[in-house]
Amino acid sequence: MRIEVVTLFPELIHQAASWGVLGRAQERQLLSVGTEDPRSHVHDVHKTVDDRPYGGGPGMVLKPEPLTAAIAAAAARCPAGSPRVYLSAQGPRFNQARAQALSRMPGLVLVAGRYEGIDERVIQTCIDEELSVGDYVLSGGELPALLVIDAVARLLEGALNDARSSIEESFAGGLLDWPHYTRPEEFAGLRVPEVLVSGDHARIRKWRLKQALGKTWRVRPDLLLAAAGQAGEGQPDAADKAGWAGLLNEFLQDKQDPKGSANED
Ligand code: 4FN
Repeated sequence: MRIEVVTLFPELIHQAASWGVLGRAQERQLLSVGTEDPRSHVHDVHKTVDDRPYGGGPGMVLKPEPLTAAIAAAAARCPAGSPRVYLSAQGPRFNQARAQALSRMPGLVLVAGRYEGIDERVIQTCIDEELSVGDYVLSGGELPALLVIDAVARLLEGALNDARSSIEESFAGGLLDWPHYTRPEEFAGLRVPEVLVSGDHARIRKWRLKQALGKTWRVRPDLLLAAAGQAGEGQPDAADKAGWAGLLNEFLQDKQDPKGSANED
């Protein structure tokens, strides 16, 4: 997959994308991350990419001409049908479902803003969709772009060494992850839950689902409600969900009853 990022800080993108799963995906030629700097599309001596906002007020706005030229150059290196995405606080929230949809695209053009943002007419004429990574003030769209690249690249066939990651498996069901443990069996006075060393795979599976359900219920009830209402590929079916209510009850009982927490199956 070809991903092009339009950014005033191309080194930031290349650096961050050179490590770990992203770096390996590029070595394996499953992914290619390129950049286009709007500054290389201005020809005045000062290389001006920003200007004052119409209507007044503080801050600067990215000028439309160099930005549209950069988006066109980036799009020209991507296969036809690659969406042009503007990372923006005004977009719908990026999530795993969007990551999955984007990972099936032939390529992606990601546009990262700076200053107060970009000229609205660039969004109207050159952008197919806006996406936000969350509700906080940022100084640029580069970290959001990297976040999208990371989430999308892991979904590319062959990008992960293990065929499937437990995280994506668990999250495909709309749930948070269960707790993980590795050696030693006792650390800081805390023992690994007995069920995980029992070798009983059915019990382990049940325990993990119960923990994932309980954690999701406690900290992200919105995810649980969404999962309950959704159906489709990778989503839990009605029979799964019927079992969820019972497991969730068990989880809450385990936590209520201090003796019950010893009964971790
Ligand atoms: N941010 C808000 C409202 C209005 C503006 C901002 C903001 C970086 C270029 C955009 C922010 C958040 C999530 C890109 C924030 C994102 C950005 C994102 C982003 C500089 C203009 C700006 C949400 C707090 C109400 C600055 C909130 N996902 N403007 O941060 O690019 O992708």
